[in-house]
Amino acid sequence: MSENCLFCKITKGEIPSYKVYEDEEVFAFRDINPQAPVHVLIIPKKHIGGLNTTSEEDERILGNIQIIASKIAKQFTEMKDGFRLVNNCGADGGQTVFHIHYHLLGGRVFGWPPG
Ligand code: IU
Repeated sequence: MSENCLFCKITKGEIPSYKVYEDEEVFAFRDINPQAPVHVLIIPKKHIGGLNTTSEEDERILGNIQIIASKIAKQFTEMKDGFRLVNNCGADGGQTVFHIHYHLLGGRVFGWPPG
């Protein structure tokens, strides 16, 4: 838990969210400003600032998030034909909240390359 971290507070229920998944280590909730018909943020409960500040001890939990993303996607018919899983890292990557999170987006066709 990092004192003033918004996402740490969300995992603890101190700030309300629309939860879609929770286990001992991972929490997922609807993004407040959705960029697709389904937009879920998947985060570890452990405070990790970003993908550029991870260590080897985070290997299992970060790998597990991909499996959880796949399970969550199966809950939404909007994602039956596919989805996108995104991590924005650092200022150039477009990261604005510095508790690592993965965007699970679905329900529309996405373009490439990203903007
Ligand atoms: P980013 O990858 O760091 O840019 O994504 C941060 C996301 O967190 C962004 O999509 C916001 O809409 C989202 N978010 C949220 O869901 N709830 C909040 O209270 C805040 C940001 I602040």
